[in-house]
Amino acid sequence: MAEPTNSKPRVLSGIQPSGNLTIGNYLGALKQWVEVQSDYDCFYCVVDLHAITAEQDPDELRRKTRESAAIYIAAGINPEVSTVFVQSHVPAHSELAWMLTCMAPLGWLNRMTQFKDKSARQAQESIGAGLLNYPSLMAADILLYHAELVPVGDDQRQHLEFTRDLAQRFNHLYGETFTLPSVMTPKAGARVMGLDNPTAKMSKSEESENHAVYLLDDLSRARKKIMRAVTDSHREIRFSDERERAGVNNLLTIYQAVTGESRAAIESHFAGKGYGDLKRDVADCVVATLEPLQGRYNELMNEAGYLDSVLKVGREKAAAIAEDTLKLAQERIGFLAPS
Ligand code: ATP
Ligand code: LTN
Repeated sequence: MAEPTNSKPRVLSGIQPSGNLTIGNYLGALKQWVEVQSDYDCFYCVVDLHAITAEQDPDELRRKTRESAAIYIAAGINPEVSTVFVQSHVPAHSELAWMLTCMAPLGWLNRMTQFKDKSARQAQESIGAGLLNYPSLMAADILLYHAELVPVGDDQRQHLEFTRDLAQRFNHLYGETFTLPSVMTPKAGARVMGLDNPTAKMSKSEESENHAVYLLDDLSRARKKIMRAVTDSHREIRFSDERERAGVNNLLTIYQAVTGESRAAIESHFAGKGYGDLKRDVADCVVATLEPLQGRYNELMNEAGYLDSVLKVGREKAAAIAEDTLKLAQERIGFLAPS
């Protein structure tokens, strides 16, 4: 039996170690993870099984997996309070994912925006089946821990709906097994846009130089990228849904997400100022967030054995819970228990 870690409701979330983590990952996901950790029993995983839905260099993947876990902690996740682990260290994720894949209707999978976007960028013939089945694996991650809340960015809302639908389908076919999770997105920063192209989501796998600020960017480089962000030819600094004004809106949103100030207070702060002032203030507040994060990151990467011991404890805690849920699902579906 799994040890009851604590009686608080559970949270689970993850980020793919598919590149360098961006301020989009921080504002959309990590910042919320930190905020909920004292009220929930939190499980935060580095989703390496998801990362291989795109081609990864093996050494680089191993490096990014450790780096991501270290960033979680540097961003404020306390491994004494929350469970930090690597998805592939807990085989139950792959095992439940297969069972869920078998009951996931192709129609649902084909409708997923992330699949449509990512597959549109590749030749049809070469698209890996993992990209299509990605949401079933994500559902397994969440359902294994009976997570009630899943803090993510806006782009993951559809996958959460899918997870709920699939859980309901399983429960209906085989009896109450899984908890239906709710999505949690931040008020500001749920969809940070590219600095060089503010009509596209900031993404860690986009390669252009001034697209994203990475959490481990040299601070002067981070500042430069923000100073070079695409704006427009208007002058007024205010929040706006107009496509034309997406760049300024994005900078204001980053400012709002980092400082926590209200939109009205932010607009009055910038009243009468120019885009240069806006960029400088955004750069200042982003750099003030990155600096201590990078300090903690360097410290813990230099502490021999620390990260690996966190991931070992995390794996044990996660596996105990995941294996129990997997066993229940296997029994419900009719697998013969090994004697
Ligand atoms: P990739 O480009 O490799 O597909 P990504 O940068 O979109 O990755 P994910 O690993 O898919 O990042 O996402 C991890 C978490 O970060 C998710 O909760 C996702 O919603 C959130 N996130 C990613 N990009 C942004 C963004 N631009 N704004 C807000 N949240 C984001
Ligand atoms: N699909 C997510 C990453 C992810 C995840 C999860 C998020 C994998 N498993 C479980 C929350 C819960 C993404 O951001 N692309």
